[in-house]
Amino acid sequence: MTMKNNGVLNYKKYRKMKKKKFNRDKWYKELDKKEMKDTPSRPSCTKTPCTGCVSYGTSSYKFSVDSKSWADAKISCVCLKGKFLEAETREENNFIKAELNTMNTGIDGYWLGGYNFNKDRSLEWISHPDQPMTYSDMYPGEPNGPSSQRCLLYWRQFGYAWGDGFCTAKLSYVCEFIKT
Ligand SMILES: [Ca+2]
Ligand SMILES: [Ca+2]
Repeated sequence: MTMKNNGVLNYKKYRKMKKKKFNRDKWYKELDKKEMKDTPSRPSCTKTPCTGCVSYGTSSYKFSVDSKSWADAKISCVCLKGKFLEAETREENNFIKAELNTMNTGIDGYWLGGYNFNKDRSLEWISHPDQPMTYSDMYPGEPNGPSSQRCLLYWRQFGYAWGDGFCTAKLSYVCEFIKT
């Protein structure tokens, strides 16, 4: 059995193959391999103070000034000892959205930690690839690229509502840090 489907790792097949021995870390490693193919540059992992972070609830958030592919953005957040933003509630998402509108950077879009794992009509949070999102802020008509646009973004033209986008696009991104 092959894990590849048109060159793309198929989550369902992979999971079926592994059955009870499904290993999420390994799945991510395989996913990274695929996502990293077009973006071989791995950033150096240096922990830096969270400068310019904004605080909300039990988290603080960093809006990047640099632009990266979705996969590189994910790695950057981990490098900074944070995680790729998963805006799981309306309150959290509205806060981030308001910040983006206030900052008004002119940047086209900001990546966050959602991905279309099974190429269907919905995206999942990377922490919960097998669960549907309980909250969504998809712009009308989005997501519209189940197999070609698998990565979640805040899009300026949508008033920073969500859309699915081409994962290799170089965009800014949002990292989340849990306060300790
Ligand atoms: Ca999906
Ligand atoms: Ca789209």
